[in-house]
Formats: sequence, C-alpha cells, structure tokens
Amino acid sequence: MGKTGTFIALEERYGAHNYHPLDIVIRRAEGVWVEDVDGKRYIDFLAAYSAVNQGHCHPRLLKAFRRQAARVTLTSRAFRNDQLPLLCRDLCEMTGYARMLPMNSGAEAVETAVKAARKWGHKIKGIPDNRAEIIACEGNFHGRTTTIVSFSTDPQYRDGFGPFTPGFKMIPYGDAAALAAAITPNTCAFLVEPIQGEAGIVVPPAGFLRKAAEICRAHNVLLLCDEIQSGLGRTGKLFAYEWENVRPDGLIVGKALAGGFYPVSAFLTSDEVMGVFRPGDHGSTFGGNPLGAAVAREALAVIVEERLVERSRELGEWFMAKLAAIKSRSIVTARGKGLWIGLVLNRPARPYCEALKDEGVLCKETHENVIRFAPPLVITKQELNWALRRVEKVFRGLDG
Ligand code: IF1
Repeated sequence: MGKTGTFIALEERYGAHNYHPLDIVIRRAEGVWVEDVDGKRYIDFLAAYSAVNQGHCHPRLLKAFRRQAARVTLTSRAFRNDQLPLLCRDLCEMTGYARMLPMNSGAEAVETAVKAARKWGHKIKGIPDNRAEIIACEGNFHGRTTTIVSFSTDPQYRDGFGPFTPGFKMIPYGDAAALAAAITPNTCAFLVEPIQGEAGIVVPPAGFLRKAAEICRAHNVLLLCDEIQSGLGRTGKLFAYEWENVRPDGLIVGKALAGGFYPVSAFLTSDEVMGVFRPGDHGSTFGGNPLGAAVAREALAVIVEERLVERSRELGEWFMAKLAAIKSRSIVTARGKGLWIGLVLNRPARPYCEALKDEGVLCKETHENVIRFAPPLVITKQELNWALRRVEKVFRGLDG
C-alpha cells in the first residue's frame, strides 16, 4: 500500500474514529484533480461536499489568501478590519439581502439562523418568552451541534447525545399540507434545505418550496433556507430556491463561500430580522476575520466571472442524461439538479465508490444506496466524459 498505509495506520491509532473515509490519502490537488501520497491521480467527484465548487487551490483564491495572510489574519470583532465590510457589501449585493452575519462553519450559521428566528419570534412577532417553535423536515442535515441534532431524524446523529434542545417540530420533507398543519401561533420559522443533500440529493415535489413560502407568509413565519450545500451554483442556479422563484426570509450559506481555503459561513436576512441582534448577543472569535473575508470575496468573484452557475446547469443536464442512459440492473434512477446528482441503486453503493476510486474517480456514497456526484464546477466536458467512461466500466464489472 506504500505510504498510504502508513498514514492510515497513524490516523487510526491517534485519531477519533468518527469517520469511515475511503482509503485514499491526498497530498495535493489542483482544479478537479487530486493526487495521493503514492503519486496516483484521481478526479474529484465530491468537491469536499461542494466546498470547492471553484476547484482545488484555485490560483485566484491562492493569490488573495497569500496576500491577505501577509497583511493581517485576525483582529477579532473587538476591532474592525478592512476586509469584512467589503465582504458584507459584496455578499448582500450579490444575493439581494439587506444584511449578513459572518460565522465559520455551516453549523454555526444554522445556529445563528435559529437564534435570530427565535429572538424575532419573541421580540417582534410577540410569541411568549421561551415558546418559539421552529419547524424542520424529516431527513434533514443542518450540522452536528447539540441543538441541531435535536431536530435530526437520523437516530445515529442523536444516539447518546441527549438531552436535546426543545422547540422543534418535524414534518415530512416536501409536504406543504403538513407544514400548514404544524404551524401554531408560536411558530417563528420553517427551516428547510431546498434540495436535501445528505438524505441522498432528494428533490422535493415541484411547487413545494413555492407553497411553503406562501404558507409562511400567510402565518408570519420566517422561511429559512439552508443553502450551505445547495447554494453558490451547485444546482445550476446561484441558489436552489431560485428554481421555485421564492425569496426566503433568511438564507444560510457556507462551504463554497470561501472555496475550500477557509471555513466561512454567513446568515443573510432583512433589516427587521437582523435588527434583533444587539452587541454581545451573538458572535465568534474567528467570524468575519480578514483572511476569510478576503478569500470569500474572491471566491464569489470567481463564481461570477467563470460562469460557474451556468456551467453547472449546462454540464449537469448533459451529465444527467448520460448517467440516465447507462444500462444497469443495479441503477434505480438518477436525480438532482445541475452538477449535483444522486445515482440511486437497489443495493449498497459503497462497493461502487470503492471500485470507482480504484478507477481514479472519487465519490462518496450517502444513505447506503446512493452514489453522489458533485464535481467542482470548473470541470470540463472532457473531464466529465473521462469519469463517465469509468463509471460505465465499474457498472459493467460489478453488475456482471
Ligand atoms: C461532515 C453530510 C453533506 C450541510 C447542510 C449544514 C451543514 C452541512 C445542508 C453543516 C454539512 C456536510 C458535513 C460533512 C458531511 C457533509 C454532508 F453528508 F453529512 F450531509 F455534504 F452531504 N447544512 N454537510 O450539508 O455544515 O458545520 O459541516 O460546515 O463530515 O459532517 P458544517
């Protein structure tokens, strides 16, 4: 196994066993390609769960990162820095939201949305103190903090981690009638992924988000969209909610916001909702730091200037058609939007991911039976074709 085995043994010996990664140890990467410690090259069809939509080590991001790292990296929010204001402006202008609050991980941005919605519910909507309820969907993935796993429906994410945070109600994903029925005078928000990622790239019935937005509006409930994974071009729109022509009251972004160089996330919303935060209410040592802000601005510029949203839509449609044309008795269906595709099998997907890795294509199964394809959005048609030939080969081999 060469050097690969040595690194794996070290991590197994000293690391926590909270993951079951494929046996590949990456030492460098560029664009859609990664190289392991034994010098073997692979095409990356996971893109760090969409955090590297701009491709690995994008030269423009590297330049912005280096430039800012040599100037100032961290000020804390006790002082101001000259990068955060520019990111606030760029992100708000690009998305059309009035205000943004920067955090680091996706889970922190979700927590920010939860806190904002609750406080808005109590202070503006007039819900009695400590009674605010948030509705979320079965099969969701919003992160792994104790509050967020409190409304997970995956038993593993909760097992042993209670007691949980109260105040969350669940409805089946895609069921607008259930949303309407679950709303009470104490409901402050509905939190939803426009397309569920971890659940297996589940696209809800057409019109669901549109109806959900109408129901929320009618009941003075905030619609909060978690676009941490679906946003910033992945589905062939800048944000997946655009497929349904809605405008959420709150938007949660992360991952590709800094193109994989740095954890940068944000919660975006109106003056009214953001107005509930007073100095000291919420924050983070690293949130809004100048290094993250500088690289995030450049990451947004790359999405626009390299037409990554359009590429995702065009190439995604083409790739989806090619996958749908594969004749295999193990494939049930291909689903998704843009370059975010789940290939649903009638058997475990892990052996296929392992075989694909051996062929030089890196992807990861989700929920046992789904192979997910989510390459960096800078991928070319030739590179997609290269991967497609290997996907076909693996299905021919394993189906046999
Ligand atoms: C891991 C999944 C993907 C997310 C949405 C919030 C977060 C995520 C919609 C939290 C994070 C990640 C986390 C990563 C695996 C991954 C994942 F399978 F677990 F669900 F992408 F599909 N909202 N998703 O997808 O963001 O705090 O991690 O920055 O290893 O847990 P985070």
